[in-house]
Amino acid sequence: MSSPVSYSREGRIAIITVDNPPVNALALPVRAGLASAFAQLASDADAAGAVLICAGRTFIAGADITEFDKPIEEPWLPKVLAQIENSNKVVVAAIHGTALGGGLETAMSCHYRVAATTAQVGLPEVSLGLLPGATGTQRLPRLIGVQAALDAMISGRPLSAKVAHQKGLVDELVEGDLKAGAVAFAERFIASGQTPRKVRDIAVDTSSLPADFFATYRKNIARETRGFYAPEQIIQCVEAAVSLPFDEAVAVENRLFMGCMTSSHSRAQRHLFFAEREVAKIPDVPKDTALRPIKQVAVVGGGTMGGGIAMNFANVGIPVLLKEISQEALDRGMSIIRANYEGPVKKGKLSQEAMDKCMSLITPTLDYKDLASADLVIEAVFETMAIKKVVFGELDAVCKPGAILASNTSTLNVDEIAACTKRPEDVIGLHFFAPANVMSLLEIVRGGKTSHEVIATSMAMAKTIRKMGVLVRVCFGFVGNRMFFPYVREAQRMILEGVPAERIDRVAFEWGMAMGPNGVSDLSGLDVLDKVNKEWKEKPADPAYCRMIEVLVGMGRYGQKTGAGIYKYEGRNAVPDAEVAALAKAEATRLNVPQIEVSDEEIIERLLYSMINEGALILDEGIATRASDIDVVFCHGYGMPRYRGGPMKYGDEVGLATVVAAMEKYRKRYGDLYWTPAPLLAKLAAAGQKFTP
Ligand code: 3H9
Repeated sequence: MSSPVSYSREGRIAIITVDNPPVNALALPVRAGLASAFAQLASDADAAGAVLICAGRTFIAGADITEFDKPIEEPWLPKVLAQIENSNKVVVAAIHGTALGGGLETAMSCHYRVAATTAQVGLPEVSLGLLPGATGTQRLPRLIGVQAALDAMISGRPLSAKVAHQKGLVDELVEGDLKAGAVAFAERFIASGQTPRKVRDIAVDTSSLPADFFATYRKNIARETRGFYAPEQIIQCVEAAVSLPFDEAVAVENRLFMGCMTSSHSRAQRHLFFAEREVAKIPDVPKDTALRPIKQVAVVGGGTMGGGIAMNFANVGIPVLLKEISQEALDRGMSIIRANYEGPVKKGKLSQEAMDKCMSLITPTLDYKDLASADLVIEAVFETMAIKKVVFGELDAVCKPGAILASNTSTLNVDEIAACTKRPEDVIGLHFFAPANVMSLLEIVRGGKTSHEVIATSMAMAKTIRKMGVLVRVCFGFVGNRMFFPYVREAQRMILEGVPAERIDRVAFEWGMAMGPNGVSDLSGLDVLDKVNKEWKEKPADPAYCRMIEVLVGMGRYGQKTGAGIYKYEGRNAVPDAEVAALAKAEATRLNVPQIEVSDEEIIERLLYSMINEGALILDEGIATRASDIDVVFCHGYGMPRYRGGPMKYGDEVGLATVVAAMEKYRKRYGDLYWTPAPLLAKLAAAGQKFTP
């Protein structure tokens, strides 16, 4: 098999080219190829220097992530990079596309770096639960300083070539032919008679670091990195860079990298990396399915949801019509949108000019006829089937042939909505998550008759508006809400059993959820949850089911919006309410629900395993395409931490047999209704298998 790394010469400059599509990842053959190419450079008497360049769309985009689940195979990257750096002939990296992770580490082991002006460089390992483990934590602080290096590695955000040049990470920007620019750089260097500079020999500049620099840094990032393992490991590597000689600090980096690589966090985050790419692949919809152009969008309903949806399109330059039934509602809708834009403008995150441009793209209207030119119409009215049917009847009458008619329903039957039009093949569910202009998830609900074109266009549209589109099929609550219901159900049941609501939330928060189930219920609105329960035809025949929601709604306690729900609110601060605990006790007595001791472990098991079991049913029924799609839904739409990888991945990590054993324990206590393992879960557990192999 030919090597993905080739060696040639232009005059006295060796050209070492990596060609390993799609992103030139540093898989074993690339590492071996680099080792042998640099050995050839050393022995090539006619070569005075070298350019390391890549074929295809990008410079090396990092280590091959698929290899981290397998035993390490030599030559391991740090060894290859030491070989490159130790070359006594000058080596120049020529960067285009994205030099990421091990790719940038490779470039930093070269003596100099030139880059195309469009290139980007970065160390995004943290997003995979890793640290830059091929000397990146040691070289970056030497090149751009401790603070800037930490910022780059903790955020994982890439730098543009221009910024990298300003910071000294890139030595020269090349406007035209990159290879020619790199060769010219190498020639000039050789002509200067200097000795190649090794990054390892540059001293880390600590002159401007205050004594408490690392302690302050830790404090400053504590909130955004809560629960994640890798950020602290990265800081420790940089502390080593500051205090130890290069080789000793590299040994620290190597040890901490191994700790990250074998952590459940990194497994979960790597799982999501691939899940987020897999989710775009729809088995029965061919890749080359024709897409319909989306140049004009309309949103019906200018409430908080409709307004948020409209903003997504305006943000990417697509004009949107916002339809309401009265001038008053329309004015209110437009003013909410304006306020949503003004927030970031005040904070300096958005320019006034950009805001004005977005606002100018949103046109209010009261007339359905104006929607005739829209390519995509998204209905975002009240969550009641009768109202939705009226709206779709109107849309069917006015919209042009080929327009996509979408509903933002969060639970209702898309097929039933489609059936009231003469074009069910053009109807689809587009379930945005609140706040719609912020949350990255978009559940795309295909009806029984939705055409491939409409599905493919909706998936592409999600990408255009920078959402994570997940295709699901019709069932009550689709994937996200259907799995969220058992989670709320268990939280509710525990409140009846005498577990304080705040304790349930604290345990869920410490497990990693952005917010516990009771806080979320109050935020979403108990009235909304109650209404959903009432509309649910197959609601469990259990008088205790979400009973406290019913009781509280009956008292006008709808949650945050009324200042009281499961909690009392002081501003937005949730305060535990003894009245709710007393009410729960009284209800429990009435319903014969015993008061029990529940451990923290049981809280997690009941919240998570009930969800995982529902996920298995969803897979059995073909509602979701794959388990990893479900994980994407929960990490993008429900505040599940990426280091858990989603509910199904969590089940895989715990072990499905363990999940089933716990379910059997609860089945004995509560009966079959909620705790009978789904056939798929039982089958996988018995076979010692996982949802995602
Ligand atoms: C690292 O480097 C550790 C070191 O510090 C230490 C080592 C000792 N490996 O995203 P796309 C696949 S950790 C394997 O759709 P784009 C991807 O799955 C690594 N596969 O393209 C997809 O496959 P498929 C640090 C990879 O143009 C295909 O390539 N580096 C890798 O939208 C196309 O990917 C990173 O974290 C990989 N490293 O974006 C960078 N990368 O077609 C990770 C991609 O079968 N990569 N694939 O679905 C990226 O951020 C983006 O892929 C990139 C291109 C921006 C490069």
